Amino acid sequence: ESLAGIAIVEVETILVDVPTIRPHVLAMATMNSQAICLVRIRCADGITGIGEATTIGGLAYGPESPEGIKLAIDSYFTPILKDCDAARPAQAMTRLSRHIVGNNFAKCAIETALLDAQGKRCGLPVSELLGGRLRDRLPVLWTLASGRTDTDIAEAERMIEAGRHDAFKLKIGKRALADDVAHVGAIKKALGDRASIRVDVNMAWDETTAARGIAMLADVGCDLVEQPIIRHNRSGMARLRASARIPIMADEALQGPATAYDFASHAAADVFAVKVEQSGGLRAACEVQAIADAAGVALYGGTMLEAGVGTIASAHVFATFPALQFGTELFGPLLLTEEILTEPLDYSDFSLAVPAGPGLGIELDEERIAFHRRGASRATIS
Ligand code: MUC
Ligand code: MG
Repeated sequence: ESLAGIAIVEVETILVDVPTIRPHVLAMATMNSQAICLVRIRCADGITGIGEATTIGGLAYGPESPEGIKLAIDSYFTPILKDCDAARPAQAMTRLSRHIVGNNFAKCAIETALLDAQGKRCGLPVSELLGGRLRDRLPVLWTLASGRTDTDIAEAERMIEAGRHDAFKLKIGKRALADDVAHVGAIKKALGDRASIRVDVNMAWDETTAARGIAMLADVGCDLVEQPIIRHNRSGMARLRASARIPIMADEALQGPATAYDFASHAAADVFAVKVEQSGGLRAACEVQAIADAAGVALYGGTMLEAGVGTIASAHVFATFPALQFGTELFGPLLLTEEILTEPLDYSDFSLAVPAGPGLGIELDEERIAFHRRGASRATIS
């Protein structure tokens, strides 16, 4: 029986808002809830695939927002998908890329749903469709971003005690440099060798501040600095990396294989944070990994603080990576008050289990989706 000629009969997009367990303070936004664009692709063989796109702080992090992603899919992706073969996800993605520039997050949500459906159709997990998994569990760090040093230390102690996380990322760049370094130093001092401490500046520094800041952070025992300066300053990143005593990681700068190649060929980062959404999809993220490995750049599995669907899509991708030197940050579902999945994800032993079932291997909880689903909007202008 040939695996082709299966029509896509419906593409549904819905917006869901799930509160965070505490305010999440980043340089560019403070999050009290996460807005999620869920996608359901219904196929003529009765199979439905699910996908997800999220952003951080609406449009505060990058050029796409959950509302914009929904609009782009409804208006521009769906008409193209109506003529695509559900059983040929790569062909559908190639066709979308021919007609749609950018919109990496929306493309990722669609590819996730297509691969979930294809996996269910073939009885294989998405990681196997991507070439095969090399691991069943992924190390997961936690981000301390309450905005208070003592609260962060108490939170880290609880996480270590519970066996949930032993590596922490601190969000800095919002306060004066000396205050940020004091905050990082105090947390490292309290946790000592029991934890790895890294920071994410989210582009908040200029290059001179970054040069000073990175040296000060190395002195207080910080293990890594993520995206210290603006995304497009590749030569600045290369200069910082060349003089730093600790690894420098690129995040916002990486917008898929072409930027990954550019950064790798200019030695502009020691480590790549691979994000499936920023990369433009699951296969594109695997291409970023291949470029990093070929160039000798270390890898880290990044997150856009996706809920369960996007997090598990990322987990299937990262499970195929031969090396994952800095682990992952796939803790998105743990930052939300609920997972909106029928079965809880397995976070234990400082790691997340990659589901073993067909497709993504997870199911949405329809009742919780209905509860958190955004209503129709109406703006009165007077
Ligand atoms: C980012 O820039 O890495 C990942 C973890 C977190 O707390 O925020 C994100 C985004
Ligand atoms: Mg980052």
